[in-house]
Amino acid sequence: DPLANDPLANCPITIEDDRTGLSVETLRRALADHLYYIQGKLPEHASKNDFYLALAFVVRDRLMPRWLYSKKNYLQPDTRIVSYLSAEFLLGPHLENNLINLDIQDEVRQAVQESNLDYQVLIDQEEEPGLGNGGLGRLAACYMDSLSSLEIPALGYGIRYEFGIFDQDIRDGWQVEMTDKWLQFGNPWEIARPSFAVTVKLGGHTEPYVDNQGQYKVRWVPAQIVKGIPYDTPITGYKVNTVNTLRLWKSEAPESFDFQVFNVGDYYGAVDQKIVSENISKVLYPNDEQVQGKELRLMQQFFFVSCALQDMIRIHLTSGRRLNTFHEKFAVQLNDTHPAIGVAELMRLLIDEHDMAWDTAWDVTSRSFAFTNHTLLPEALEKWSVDLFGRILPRHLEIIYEINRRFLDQVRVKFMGDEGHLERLSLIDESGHRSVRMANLACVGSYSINGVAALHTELVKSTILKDFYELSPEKFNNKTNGVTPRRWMVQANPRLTNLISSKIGDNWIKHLHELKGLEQYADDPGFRHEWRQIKLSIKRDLAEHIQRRTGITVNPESMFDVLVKRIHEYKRQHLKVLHIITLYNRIKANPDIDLTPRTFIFGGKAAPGYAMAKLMIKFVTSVGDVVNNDPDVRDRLKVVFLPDYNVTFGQRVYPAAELSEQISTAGKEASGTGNMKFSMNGALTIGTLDGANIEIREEVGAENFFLFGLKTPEVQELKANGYNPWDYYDSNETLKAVLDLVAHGHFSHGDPELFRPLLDNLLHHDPFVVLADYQAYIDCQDQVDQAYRDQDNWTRMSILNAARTGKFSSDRSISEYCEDIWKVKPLPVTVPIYDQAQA
Ligand code: CJB
Repeated sequence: DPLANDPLANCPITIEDDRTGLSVETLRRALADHLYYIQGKLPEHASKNDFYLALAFVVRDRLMPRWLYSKKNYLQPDTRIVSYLSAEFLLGPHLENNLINLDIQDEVRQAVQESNLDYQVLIDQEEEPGLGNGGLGRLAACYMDSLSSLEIPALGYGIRYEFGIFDQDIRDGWQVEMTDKWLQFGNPWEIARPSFAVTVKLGGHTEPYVDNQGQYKVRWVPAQIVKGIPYDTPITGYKVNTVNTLRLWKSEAPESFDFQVFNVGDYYGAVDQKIVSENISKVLYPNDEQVQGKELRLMQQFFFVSCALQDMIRIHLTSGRRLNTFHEKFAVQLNDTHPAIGVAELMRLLIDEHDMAWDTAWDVTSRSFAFTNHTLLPEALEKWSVDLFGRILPRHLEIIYEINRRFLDQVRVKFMGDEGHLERLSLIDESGHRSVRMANLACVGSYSINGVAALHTELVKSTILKDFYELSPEKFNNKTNGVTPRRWMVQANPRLTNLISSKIGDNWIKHLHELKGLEQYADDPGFRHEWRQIKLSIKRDLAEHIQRRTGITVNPESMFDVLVKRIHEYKRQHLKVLHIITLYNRIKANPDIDLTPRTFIFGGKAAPGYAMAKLMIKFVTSVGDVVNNDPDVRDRLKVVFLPDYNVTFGQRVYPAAELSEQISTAGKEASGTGNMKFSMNGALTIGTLDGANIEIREEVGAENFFLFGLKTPEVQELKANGYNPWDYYDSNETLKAVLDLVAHGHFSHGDPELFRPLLDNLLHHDPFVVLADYQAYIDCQDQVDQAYRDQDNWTRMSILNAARTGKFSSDRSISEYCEDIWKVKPLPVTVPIYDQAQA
């Protein structure tokens, strides 16, 4: 019994303790205590941040018993664990989320107030960990939340980037990037675990040798060794004892100085080595769905995956089991191809370091991994040149060649004489410069391959992974994305949450399908009125925020029409701008025209090297400058680009939105998850038949959704027949007027050059068929305009949207992953002090 040696066993904690107690008085005392003893500050000398940190530690104490007993569960020999490998986790602020999950928000609010502090100020003080670019990283965060809330033992593994996604500022209408120094004032939510540090090899060469059993083996002689230090963050579940762990790795030099180099006098050389090691976890690559093929990025991927797999092996062995059952202990999910090197690394660890035979190792490996694809964009497909790969990971290249040799032998049997199949399925792209195809490695090494929305999965099967689908159709399945209602409703929208709960109770927070109960109130005038009042009050708050942040005055009574997401040509922010200019032209032609006043709110970051995306931001802000200040417009249209879109910003904007813009080219947006957050919060969607929009429309009803645009096969057909965007320009007077106005420099102080790259691209290439969808979009927006005039019916549609979004809870997605892919069941955590209290 491990507790026999536990010094705490004879002085057990109780729920009345200062470190666990939940009464307002205990919380208040704990806050003062932490300020004094942890921050080392007297109240009169304490900064906002000191108070925030003190409060964060008060909350951390209160989740600690649950966290410790959840960890203890991992080590039980037959606990099956989900291991979620992701290069990104876009968590958002922790404090309020943890208050909600621990169900202590009211008590803490009161304790804070009794300490003469402002609750909201402390909440706003938290610097969010922006360890992701966009949808993919945020999905990982929602999934971690649902895993805990569903009481599934799970570990998230990733990188503790010292600098996360850059902070965005807008200067003179252009994006300016600033370093995200999220750690500078301390991070109370992480605990370093240096005792679980591992080492990771890089570079060098391999050499054959015969071990003392006479076995032929290969030894990897690295050029460099780095140390991975794990930092653990607790992931609480909603009103359950489960607190899972997100384990993020920081890279360090094995010793702070290389003494050998130091001793021969190369002091600077020794420090150099340390800098190289620390660089690995220094900064998140800010590209979304666009690979850069940089050596450091490959090192990052290998670094965290190797750390994670070594950690899992340690856990498995500690739980008293042998490595040939690794796949029974862990279900390892690859979040896109970023961690796909894990397939080769697990093989290496099993064979080279744990003496397993190839066939056994392959059996274990290929029963451990499952792979999620998140995009069809060709520029996001990860390929590493064989040269670069071999330089960093020489042993892995050999292993990949061997996996490939065996795999292609099977392919040959299946597709006899068909060279095309062999070429396309091979892990090595032999055309031109040879490269390693990470998606192929992920497919061969995984027992499950899934897409993230119904349409996307079908397109995965029929396009980018068609050959793998023909080879192993049984591996393929769909898991439509979801988002956590705890953060995206309860935390982001407390007013709507309270209204909903006052009608149908609060079970919906765990069982989102129960929102269906709201349907019966959709025709209730009193309920509609309350619904509308809440939306208005949230819009007022956002209007104030917009004023503070941008100096632009917007009318809270106008329609809030919102487009927030990464800036990408396929997401078509420029189509939205063309709509705004169209309305502007109508006003200029007829200043007394009757149109629904709108506030257009944009947000999103552009990859620093993506010139067209950055120009699109300038396009939005420049059109805004003209429209917002033209007296003829009479404030009926306002265009706002709110800087620095992140999780905190999302929590502010989704609840205030009335129209959600989901206007990607059909077939390009794998799923989208913002679309779900809007709908849950009662916004109506204008969208194409793309990604999860299709399923949202199915759920909320076609009559409560504004659909427009070409469908996926129509886009394909149009392009196959030689799409000529110029034809649309030529034959459409309004479109021509809009583009000509831009070309003449109306939005660029007369400069016809500024937006020329954007216009040239639209008129001569238009890869995302913006011009082909223009008229359909304008017509559909005119319907939106009309619909908004009937506020009663609009509110009805808004209620029905929220009521019918049950499917889009990440709890549903995660339950499906558990059932179909991971084969793992909930394991409630027993925490002695809480169980005693309940008994
Ligand atoms: N996605 O955010 C990213 N980054 C990538 O590199 C590839 C895909 C997004 O993933 C989300 C989660 O699955 C999807 O909802 C979204 O459509 C996709 O663009």
